[in-house]
Amino acid sequence: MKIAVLTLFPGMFAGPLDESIIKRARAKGLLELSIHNLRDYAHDRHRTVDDRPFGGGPGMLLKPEPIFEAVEKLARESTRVILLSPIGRAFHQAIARELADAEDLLLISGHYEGFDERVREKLADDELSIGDYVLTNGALPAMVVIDAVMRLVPGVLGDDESAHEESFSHGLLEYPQYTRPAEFCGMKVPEVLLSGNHAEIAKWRAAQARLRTQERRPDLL
Ligand code: 4FV
Repeated sequence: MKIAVLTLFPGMFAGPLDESIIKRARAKGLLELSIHNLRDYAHDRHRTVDDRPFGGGPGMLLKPEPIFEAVEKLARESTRVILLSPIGRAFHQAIARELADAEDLLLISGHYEGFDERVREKLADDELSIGDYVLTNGALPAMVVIDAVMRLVPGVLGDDESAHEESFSHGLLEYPQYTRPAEFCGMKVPEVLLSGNHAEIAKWRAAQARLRTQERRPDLL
């Protein structure tokens, strides 16, 4: 998987994508990640990437020219160009699975009050929001998408890290889980999990997943 990110804050990507599973995926060549500074595509003396909105209003907007030039350079026919912004479609596990089958992605992080509309009209194949709240810039949303997508790419998660039996993998929240000790501060692990009866355990887990989803996320049902 080839993922390129266009951002005003390349430095924010150092760290979260240099650890653990994503670090290993990059080392194994399962992820070719490149971070590009939008300012490198602004050629005036002040390397201007933003300007005031026509018609007035608060804040600044990302200008079209640097973004168009960057996409021209960084994207090819197969590249899926994705804007990160609060007005995008809600990012969720099924979209992560969809993107995990893609060849290469170009994630464009928003900043200021957002993008000149012509970026959205002409360049975006998709637009994603990671949640109904407003962040200072689109760097964290880009990292969230990269993390959620890459762990679904075959070979990224080791055997002991499974993407199969987890929340949203079957549209339900995950069932309660326990590990040793079987009793802690008087709190016992449910007997069925100690029974070794896998049919009973599977039945209990399915029932718990439904119950928990009903209680916490009836919208998923
Ligand atoms: C966001 C979100 C988000 C809005 C103003 C960056 C900020 C600034 N992106 N999901 N929620 N972006 O809040 O994706 O442009």
